[in-house]
Parts: sequence; structure tokens; C-alpha cells
Amino acid sequence: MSTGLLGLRVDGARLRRSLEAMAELGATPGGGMHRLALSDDDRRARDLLVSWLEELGARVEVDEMGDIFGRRPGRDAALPPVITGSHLDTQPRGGRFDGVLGVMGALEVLRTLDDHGVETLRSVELVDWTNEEGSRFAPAMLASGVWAGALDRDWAWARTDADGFRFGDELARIGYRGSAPCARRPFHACYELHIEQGPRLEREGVTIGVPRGVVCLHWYDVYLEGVANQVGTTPMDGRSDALVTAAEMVLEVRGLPARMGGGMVATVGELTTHPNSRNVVPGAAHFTVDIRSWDDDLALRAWDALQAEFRAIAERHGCGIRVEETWRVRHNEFAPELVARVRDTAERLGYSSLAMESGAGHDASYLATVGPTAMVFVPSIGGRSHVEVEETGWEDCEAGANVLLHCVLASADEPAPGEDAV
Ligand code: HGY
Ligand code: MN
Ligand code: MN
Repeated sequence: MSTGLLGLRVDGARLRRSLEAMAELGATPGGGMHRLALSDDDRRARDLLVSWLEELGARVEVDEMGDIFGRRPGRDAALPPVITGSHLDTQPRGGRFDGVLGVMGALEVLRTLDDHGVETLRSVELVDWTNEEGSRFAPAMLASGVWAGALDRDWAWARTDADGFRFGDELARIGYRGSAPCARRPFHACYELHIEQGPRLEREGVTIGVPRGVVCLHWYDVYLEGVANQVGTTPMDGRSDALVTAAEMVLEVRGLPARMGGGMVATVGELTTHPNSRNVVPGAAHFTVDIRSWDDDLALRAWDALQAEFRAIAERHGCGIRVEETWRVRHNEFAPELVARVRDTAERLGYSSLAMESGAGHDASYLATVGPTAMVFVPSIGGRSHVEVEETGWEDCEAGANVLLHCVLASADEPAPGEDAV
């Protein structure tokens, strides 16, 4: 990269304006976001992103999973590009920074390159990955998983939400079921800017997080079949109460990490019962299990132990049990040379940095299975995320975007032939 570019910086005020504009699309009264994947608010956010990309003259392409690519051509269009982006969908009561900072940061990089007439050797592609959260349509990272070849497109299109709507139909309904194949292709480097979503950077007073990779995520669905009955006439002995059965299982999940060790986390995030009426003994229950660990085998052993416990509890309560192994993505490590670049770039720009791992899932995890990938983290105030109070300082957003800018620039001018894995 020519030394003239070392002084290049993003326009922090413009980055803030783009984030604030996006935060209006699906805003909740509590100051957070409700922009579920493939909702009308997601469509509005996508339309706004596309309009901004078109203003820049970027070549916009939408693939069959709805992923939006905005390509800024380099001198040699035949060379594998540099990819940077994240996701625009949010949790049901999510925050204004998770995902969208990575897409707006990428947009700010393209805008800054344009402002200064920077010509790069390689093309730079912004991407908005569909359905990263996995909250409306499980699993998470659905589109990047299809793009990486880890998940099947038709299986993904057939995924349904709680109301029975199919992913593929909703994608068509909002007009983003594109024609471009959702399939892996060579890229030279991929960078994702994202909020840390945890407490470490703030606690240690550090501006830039440099994750070495993402933990494994294992998702399961448990269905229990008990016996519904009138609460007043059903003796306590001999009840098959699906909710009580589920409750004992939830406590088993809570105790699992302490038993297994290894920095594991395990969570039941969703629990529904049927018929969910105060004067009926719950006849059925469904809950989700999310197990994460840097050690994939430990997570698998944990699941085996948990299933044995579940069977014993279900039997004790006379409940039927059905378990779905919904999704697993292994822990993925980032390219050491790009991780080093993020760290060195942060330091060169005068930002403190901290090596870490990501406990949150990200599309970058799947991208890392296809080519050299790294992430740039910025602090989450109070370590909070996936909640309406999610907050990151504007200066930290700008710092992260500056690190992203210079990592993208360095990779976009790298001519090394033959290094691009597919
Ligand atoms: O589940 C996750 O960590 C991500 O938000 N999809
Ligand atoms: Mn995210
Ligand atoms: Mn998230």
C-alpha cells in the first residue's frame, strides 16, 4: 500500500449517520431493534443498502439466499476479491450495532476509497449475509453456511418460522430471492467488523478486539409429550406434566458447563408449552439447547451426557421425548496472517488491541472454511448485546472502521498469486 494512503481515515460522522438511518428500520419503543430476517423492515434495510451501493456505482448482485454483494472493481477484476461485511437482521428485541456495524463499516470503507479516488488492485466486495441471527429461521448463519457449502440451499429454503412461513417463500415475498448462485468462490481475504457482544474490551479498557476464531455452536430442539388434564381434578402423583419435566431438564443444561469445564456455555433460550393455559396440566413442551465451546469434542460429549439425563427425567415423569440435532458448526480459526494484520494495523493507527476468541457466532466462521478470514471487534458498553440497550461508542465504531479500512486496503493491493483457496 502506498505510504500516501497510511493517513486515510473513514468519515466517522457519516458512519454514524448510516447507522442511525438503519436503526430507524425496525426500531422498538425501547430504543432497540426488531428487524427479523426477511421481514418488511429487513426489506426496507436491504433497499436502503442497495440504494447506497448504487450511488457509489458498485455492481450489486443478489444471490439465491438473498445475500447482497456490492462490488467495487479493482484494476484486475480477474483476481479474487477482498470481501467485507456482516448482517442486517436483528434479534427480536436486539440492538442497533450487532451485524449492522459490519455492513455499514464496509460501506464506509467503500465510500472512503471513493472519496479519495483510491484504485485497488483487487476488487472490494461488501456483503450483507441473510439470516445470520437464526432467531426467526433456525439455524443461525444460514446463508453464509449455504454459501460456504456447509448447508444445503433447498434445506435452507424449507426452514420455517414459528408461524409456519417458509424461508424461501419469505425471501421471494420481499423480492430478494436473487438468481446468482449462493456458492463459494475464491476470495483473497475476508474481514468482518463486529461489536464484541461481551465485557472484555470494556473491562480491560481496550479499543480493538482481535479474535483468533469463533467457538463451535451446537443447536438442539427437545419436544416433550406428557398428559394434559384439568388441574383441579388431577392428583399430583402420576402426573405427566411436560413443563415440570422440561424444567428439570433446563436445570441440567444450566449445570452442564460446570460439570464439563473447558469454558463451555450452555443455554435454553426458548421454552414453549401447550396448551399454555393456567388451569390445564401442560401436555406438551418444546425447548431449545445452545451449547458452545472452543473444543468441539467436549461439546459433543456434553450433549451425550445431557441426552442420557433427559431420557432418565422423561421416564421418571412418564413423558415421551423427541430430540432434533438441529445444527452444528465446528469452531473455526481465522487466518493467522490476517489476525496479525488486524493487530498490527490497530497498533499502527494508535489503538490498543486484545487477542481473544469469539463466543458469539458470526458469518466469518463459515467464511474461514473457504479462505483467509479475520474479524475486528469493538467494545460493547456493559458487555451487553442481543438486547435493546446494546451500545457501542461512536468513537469505537470509527476506530473499528479505520482498522477495517486499512486491513482491506492492504489485502486489496496484495498481488500474491496462487494463494486463493476455494
Ligand atoms: O448466536 C449467535 O451468537 C449469533 O448472534 N448468531
Ligand atoms: Mn452478529
Ligand atoms: Mn447476533
